[in-house]
Amino acid sequence: MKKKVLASVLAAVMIAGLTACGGQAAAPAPAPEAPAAEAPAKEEAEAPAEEAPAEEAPAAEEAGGLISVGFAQVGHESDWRTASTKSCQDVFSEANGYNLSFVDCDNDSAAQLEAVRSFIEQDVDYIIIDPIVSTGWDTVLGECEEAGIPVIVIDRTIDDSDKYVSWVGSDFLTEGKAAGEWLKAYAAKQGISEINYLIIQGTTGSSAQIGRTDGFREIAKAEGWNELDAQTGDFTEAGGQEVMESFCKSYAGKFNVVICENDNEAFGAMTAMDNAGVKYGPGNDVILISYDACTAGLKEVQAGKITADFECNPLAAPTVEKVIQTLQSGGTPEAQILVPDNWYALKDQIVDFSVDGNAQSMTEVTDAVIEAQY
Ligand code: GZL
Repeated sequence: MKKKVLASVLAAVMIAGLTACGGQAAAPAPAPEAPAAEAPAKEEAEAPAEEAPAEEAPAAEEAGGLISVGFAQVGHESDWRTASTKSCQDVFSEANGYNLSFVDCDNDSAAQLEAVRSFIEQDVDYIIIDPIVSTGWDTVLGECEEAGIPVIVIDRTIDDSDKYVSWVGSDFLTEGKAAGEWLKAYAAKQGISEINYLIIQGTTGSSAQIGRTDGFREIAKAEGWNELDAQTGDFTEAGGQEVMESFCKSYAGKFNVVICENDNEAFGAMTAMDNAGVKYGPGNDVILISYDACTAGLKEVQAGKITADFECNPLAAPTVEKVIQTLQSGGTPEAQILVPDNWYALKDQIVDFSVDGNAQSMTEVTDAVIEAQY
């Protein structure tokens, strides 16, 4: 019980902190510059800032040695998701002192709310949520607060409530802007004066879809590019193929850029373009841009299919564990913790560009880079 009281006090402190910075996860600073050329090691974000630990014994000693964690995961829709799930299951293992209750919510928001309520029933010590969509959260987060269970949000953001301790994830708006600014610089280098683009969006209403779409469109609008269409592929390969098949029929010969909001959609779009006889990749008619930069995605970059891939790092679990350990020792973790992202292309597709005035570096895709990827 002592831990729960301590946790509620901390949660209240964090709410004050979050409210002070405008509640929802405000746009974090632009993604840090990535080292050019060499294989970037997969880094964890900086350890959350800690205040002096309080006197209380860590809860683990009270709960028979294991800290119970409930994790409501989006689903199993992509390679990115598989890596995210594995990262959490590896970190929150019994060997590491945790009892993980994992629920794959299969992209179903109602199931995700139900999973969180089941964790409250189980009276877990902590709840981790990767929110399928960014709204509809305040009521259930209020129930977590009532129960004295701290909530940590990872990856996607919750935009209609601040009743959680920390958010650990990537800057989706910067990812979208980076794709747009890269295309601007690459088109100039290639002497491409007209951009007619199509977007295969992620799950509608997810902060990843909203950020990537808004970020890219900001550059597209400033450059006067022509958006022919945007439809959701729901972050799946089947969705990407279905949408691209429709695009190939509706816009045959009219488009020269396709943006897929994750690699699995890009794999599906590639199948559809192959079947329609559309040539894509460096030196071909269509520039194919993707997000996530999972291992399979980087292999398609190396194969000359995906022209540029904008990473979203799925390995948040080690940082989440630091947040939990900070809470366990009575400290106060940061409200927002960014995990680093890199931008990838083959050598000839690497160009200099900036995002919001911050110079960006790109990482050349090599065997070593692919080997080191998630
Ligand atoms: C982004 C994450 C997205 C990935 C997709 O942080 O939520 O969901 O980009 C995944 O691959 O399905």
